Amino acid sequence: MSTQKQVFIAVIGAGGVGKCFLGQLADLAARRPSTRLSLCYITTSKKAVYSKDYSDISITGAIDSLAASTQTPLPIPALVDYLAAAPAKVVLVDNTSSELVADAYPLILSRGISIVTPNKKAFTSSYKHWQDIFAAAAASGAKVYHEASCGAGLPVISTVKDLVETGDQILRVEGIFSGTLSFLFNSFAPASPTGAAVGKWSSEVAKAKELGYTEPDPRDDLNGMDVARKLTILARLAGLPVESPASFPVESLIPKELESVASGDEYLEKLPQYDSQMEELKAAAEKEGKVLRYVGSVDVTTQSLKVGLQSFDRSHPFGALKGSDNIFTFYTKRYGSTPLIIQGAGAGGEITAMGVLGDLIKVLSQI
Ligand code: NHO
Repeated sequence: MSTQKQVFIAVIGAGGVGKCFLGQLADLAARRPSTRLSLCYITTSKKAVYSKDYSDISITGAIDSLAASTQTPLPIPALVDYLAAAPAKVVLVDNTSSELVADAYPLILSRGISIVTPNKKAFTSSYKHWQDIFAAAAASGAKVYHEASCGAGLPVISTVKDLVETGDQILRVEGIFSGTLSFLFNSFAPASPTGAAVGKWSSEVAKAKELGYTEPDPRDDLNGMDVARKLTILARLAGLPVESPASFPVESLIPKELESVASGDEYLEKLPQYDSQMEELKAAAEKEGKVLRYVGSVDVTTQSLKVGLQSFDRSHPFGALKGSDNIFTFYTKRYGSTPLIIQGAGAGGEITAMGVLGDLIKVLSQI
């Protein structure tokens, strides 16, 4: 008699991360005969694939099936009813950055459906929503994991949880949490000559966009909110009831005059007029033998959080960072004066999807 366990997987979002996730899921399904991973629902914002009898959707053919589909996504309440009625446990994979989906996490979890996601939205809206999510999961036994919401595949969230759950006390966390801003400052203000010509700030921003490092509108990276969201998550896990990413100082790198221009293209076109602002800051740091970096930090003892520019010695781990790497530094009671440091690539489809798949594997062993 077969002892194969069946788990239904519902995937919302099939963009950059979602496509990589499906590739890795197909590979996992082939390597894990003890669990039948049945993809029963997949959707983008426009199209969906599912059937009333929960028949398996081919994981490797899912993107083609979506393209050919005439089905539209189920509204969230109908989706929750559909998944809650599945004849085995269900894990929902939210590969969107949708607030609509994030707002429904307490409902989804309360119906016994587990969630794994790189979406930061649910964990960075009000503190009450954060509490509702974990209360709903605790009540129903459903699991919720979001490793890739900070540092893509780097083991950041799991490390913070381990520190806290084993009774250590996190005193301070600081680091460079944005792959995009890491890349920008490592190119604009390199710690040592890289061989590449260093351009003006505006041309480095344009280059980062060309290379696909920024959001379609680079202002979404340069306003600091992505870093503020990650800092909010880390601070909450460390025990601070942070109300929202808007409740502490965040230094935007967008010149005031360009905050409200209509498009990202117009912003890039006008940015050269403001290059002197960033050049002056860079020169002031250089005068002290330092380099500029965009840093997030939380002091748990004084309950203070901030996000913005700071200058560092070239030999400092933040100064010497390369490429689009992230670095997370944890000062804790146990680690004393030598912090625990996690460093490595912190953005990109495959490594973000890896964080999501790692979470799914954890859930599979718990449900
Ligand atoms: P895309 O490519 O825009 O895809 C989104 C998909 O969701 C599309 O298929 C869209 O149709 C679907 N969708 C949107 N709303 C929907 C709805 N209401 N219902 C159904 N479907 C809907 O986005 P990505 O790049 O694939 O990102 C997906 C999620 O992963 C986002 O929450 C994003 O924040 C998160 N994420 C991405 C990355 C990355 O590298 N791409 C990272 C972390 C998390 O580690 C990365 C990171 O932090 C990058 C950061 N910018 C940095 O450090 O610089």
